[in-house]
Amino acid sequence: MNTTPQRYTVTAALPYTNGPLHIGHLAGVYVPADIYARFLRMQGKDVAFVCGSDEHGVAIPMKAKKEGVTPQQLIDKYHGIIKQSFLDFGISFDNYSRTSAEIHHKTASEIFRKLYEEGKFIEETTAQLFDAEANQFLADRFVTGTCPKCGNPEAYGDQCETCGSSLNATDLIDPRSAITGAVPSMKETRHWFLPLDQYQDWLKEWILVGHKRDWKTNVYGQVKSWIDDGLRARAVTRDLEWGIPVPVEGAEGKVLYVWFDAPIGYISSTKEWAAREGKNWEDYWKAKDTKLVHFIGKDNIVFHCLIFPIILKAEGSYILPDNVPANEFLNLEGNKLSTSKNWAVWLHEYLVEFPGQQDVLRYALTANAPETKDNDFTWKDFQARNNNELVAIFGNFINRVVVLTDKYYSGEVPQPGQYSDVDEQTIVTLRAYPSVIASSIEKYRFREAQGELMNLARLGNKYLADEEPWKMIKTDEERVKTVMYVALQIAAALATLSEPFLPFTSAKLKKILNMEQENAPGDEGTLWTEISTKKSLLNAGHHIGKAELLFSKIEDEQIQHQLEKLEATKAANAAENKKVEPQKETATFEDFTKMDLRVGTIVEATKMPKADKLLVLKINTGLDTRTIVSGIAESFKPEDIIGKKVTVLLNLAPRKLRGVESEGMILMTEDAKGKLVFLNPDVEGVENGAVIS
Ligand code: B3M
Ligand code: ZN
Repeated sequence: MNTTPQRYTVTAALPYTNGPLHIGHLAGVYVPADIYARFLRMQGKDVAFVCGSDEHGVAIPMKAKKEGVTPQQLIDKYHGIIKQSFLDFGISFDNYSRTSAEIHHKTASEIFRKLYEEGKFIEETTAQLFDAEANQFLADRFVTGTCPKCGNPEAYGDQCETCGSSLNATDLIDPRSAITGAVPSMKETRHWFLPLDQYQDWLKEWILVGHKRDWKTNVYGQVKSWIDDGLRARAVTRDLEWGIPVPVEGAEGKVLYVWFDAPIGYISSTKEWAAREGKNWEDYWKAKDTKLVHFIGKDNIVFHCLIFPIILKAEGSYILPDNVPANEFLNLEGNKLSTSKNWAVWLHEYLVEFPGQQDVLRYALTANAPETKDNDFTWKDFQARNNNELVAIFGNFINRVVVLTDKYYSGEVPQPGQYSDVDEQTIVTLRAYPSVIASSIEKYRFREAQGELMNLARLGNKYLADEEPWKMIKTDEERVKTVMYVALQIAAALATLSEPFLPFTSAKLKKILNMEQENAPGDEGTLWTEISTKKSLLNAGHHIGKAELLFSKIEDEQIQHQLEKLEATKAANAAENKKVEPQKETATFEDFTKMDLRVGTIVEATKMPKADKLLVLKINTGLDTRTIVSGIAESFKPEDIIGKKVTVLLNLAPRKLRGVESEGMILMTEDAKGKLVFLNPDVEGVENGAVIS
């Protein structure tokens, strides 16, 4: 029995239309998804590769306000830029839709209504955070505060991006309105909740038991820790104007939570595509033998592994994801990518500045893909990948083969003679590559797969370097025919096997080699498998075309220009940071005297396990030695601060961070580069416990 699926639904996270795409999006989601989809099509599989713009959620009206446009104008602008740059970059979506489309509003509303009618939601009036000044309930990105799990002071109302925890807005410590900066009050409002806890046992069975072996460890680990922590009900509606209206009576002024509707966007996009192509969308979402795979970044794991599957399960007629190969994050030149800080390489800019070089970026991003841990993109590495690998290995091999074939045989593939042992061995090795590369791709190890592709180019290069046809042509013309024939077979294999990774190069190379283009789905063998089975990929007598450079060298000046652009961004951000904050509201003398500020000394410092930002400090305050948890781990190493004199707010109400009770606060400020520094009362004769007044 053939158990490998024939039909695949491959989804890539829907980008928010609040900014253009950058390399972090590409490396994390779209390049791997595209490699996978292209690979599947080459296997003759029936594939729906869908995506679209995510146009709801709080991020949209907030950004629109900042740009001084309406939400509709904002989404139209970025939807246009994003869609075009995907196309120009060669991301081969079968459909790119948008969540403002009518079909999507209809699909999301229908699913909501079905769950509502079947009593799958809990309807509840609860007190929620409210910004009286803006006359607005605060949820998701409208509110920031300290994450109760890891202490990140900039967690959002639905999620902490530092530790990945999914939060309810009321979980935040010291919440602040992102609209006005005000401390929110509480106000009652009615919402519909998805009782995640009711699905806990089912999730345990489905993921923790069922997918223990085939899900990536970073994904599995996150899911396991949430399930182990225990799941709680989550509101799937919001008090907002922007979004899909809640389709039930008595819900005026409320819309669906963006993370309720956005994943349903995959379904709407499939419907749109199927209608256009004359297919049945349900085959791709309801047929048990269809394999559903979600490509996402790590900050989306909770939504794709818990919430969306619960929605699908509650609805009852849908298939569930077979895998969710989420990636970690990509950094840029050592710093976190950031849209708001303009710390990014923007795709639409790259396409203009490096015309015709899509594959170089695809290659560099895959070679450095953050598959198992966060990784760093540097322009120097980008240049080296191009110059030392694509140009020097892949391009050099192809160029030699094509130029020599042209020179010796006027472009005609020669008739080979008897194979030597080396020829035999080379052909045997060549024939193993399709399955070697395929098995890495099937395990979602794209970096390894692309490495193998380059090994095939290396094999070709070494073969020519060892056989030296350019020397032998003077002594043994017959032997050269065999060598060139073998080299041409390797070139043909590269043309096919490179397609998922380097589609532009593959097309160019197929043209140069004058190769048959596509094979239709359902063909007996595929071009991919034929590399292992067919006697000859380019027959003797076949005419190839003229040489054309596949890759060109990237010069130091180009890299320098990119580095200067980043330097300018850094300088602009530093200037922005220097802006002195306005004075706060007046504090009375009483307010001030309430605060017990003292001099203390750090006597112990350790890292808080699993929290990148937190240190657990023991402070000698003169009165006692107490524990204070401080968010300074990114600025200081524990061993460097022992013995430091610091300013401590002693009587701050104690609170628990990651289970550790923190009794007080260390006063800090930032230097010009944004690094934290202590307010250091290290003056001779000042003892621990001295009062600061
Ligand atoms: N719009 C992308 C993000 O979190 C988010 C993905 C939706 S996938 C259904 O940046
Ligand atoms: Zn956190």
